[in-house]
Amino acid sequence: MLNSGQASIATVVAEPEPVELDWTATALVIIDMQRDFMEPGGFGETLGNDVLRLATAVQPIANLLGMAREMGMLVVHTREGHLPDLSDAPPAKVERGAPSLRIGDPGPMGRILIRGEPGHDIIADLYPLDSEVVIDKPGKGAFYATELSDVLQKYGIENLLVCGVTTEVCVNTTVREANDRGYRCVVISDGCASYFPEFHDMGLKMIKAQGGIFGWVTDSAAILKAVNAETAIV
Ligand code: TIU
Repeated sequence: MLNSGQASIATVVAEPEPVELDWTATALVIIDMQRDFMEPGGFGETLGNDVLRLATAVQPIANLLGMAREMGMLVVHTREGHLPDLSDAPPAKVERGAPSLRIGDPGPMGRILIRGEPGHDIIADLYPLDSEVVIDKPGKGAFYATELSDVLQKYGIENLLVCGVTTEVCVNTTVREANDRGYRCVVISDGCASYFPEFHDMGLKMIKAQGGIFGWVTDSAAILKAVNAETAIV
């Protein structure tokens, strides 16, 4: 179990280079693992996507979530969605493209991308505990118009283990926002997924290029290995 008064430092094998993390200053951030993106009948499918492509991310995230809960690491879940009156949904977002159903329209999992509807909820396999932080966000990035900065500051967080969906949209936007705010972002390659495999690959490459211009990329096994190695020493 982590003790917030005492650093717990480990080196994680990552690209473009290993990264040293103090687990007591690290949070697991799980982006938008919602039914609206993961299951048929939700927002992702209305945009014309094959939502089953995202399933690969679930088990790696579940493994990290189990680890974080065991260690007492801060866990932050995010959800993209809008208020029922759409007052936080810009027309530029709602009116865009030609989806089969628009944001706010009734669908098989309730109104598309609306807070409180079944489709907006996090999938059962990764369901938050009452003790975990859930950030509701109207945009793609988890910092825009949310309390995330305040929460991370309150817990003394400096490093983020970032996973979720989709790699090139909400994961990348959040990592870029976090990087500008001074956080070390370590993105979990197998804990992210995209409707477009090539965008997943490029989304990760963009993060780790140029000496880690936005952060580091590793996989869930490397995180678990670093945690276990460190626990063994202690
Ligand atoms: N469409 C798509 O790839 N993603 C989103 O709209 N939101 C998130 O990535 N969560």
